[in-house]
Amino acid sequence: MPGKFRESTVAEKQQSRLKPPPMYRVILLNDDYTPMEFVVIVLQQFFSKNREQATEIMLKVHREGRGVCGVYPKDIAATKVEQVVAFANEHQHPLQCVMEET
Ligand code: TYC
Repeated sequence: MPGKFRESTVAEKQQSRLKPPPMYRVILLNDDYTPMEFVVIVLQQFFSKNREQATEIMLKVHREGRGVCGVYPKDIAATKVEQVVAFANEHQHPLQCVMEET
C-alpha cells in the first residue's frame, strides 16, 4: 500500500503488541586512573547496588576490563550512561560507560 500515512495492518499491530522492547546492557569499562571507591559509589548511586554488589562488580571490571551494571530499556540505559559519564567528568575521572543491545 503506497502513501506516507497509510493505516498499519492487523499483522503489524499484533507484532507491536506482542514484541518485548529491545533491552540494553549498561557496561562499565576499566581504566588505570579512576579510584576503586569512586566506581563503587557510582554503582550504588546510579545502579541501586548495595556496597557488596557494587564492590563485586567494580572488582570484576578491574580484573576483566568490563562488566555489566544493569539491563534496561533503551531510553533508561541511555540516561544511565549520560549520568555516569557526566558524574565522572565532574570529578575529573576518565571512567567510561557504554550501552549495547542484548
Ligand atoms: N582500575 C582502577 C584502579 O586500579 C579501578 C577501576 C575499576 C576503574 C573499575 C574503572 O570501571 C572501573 N584504580
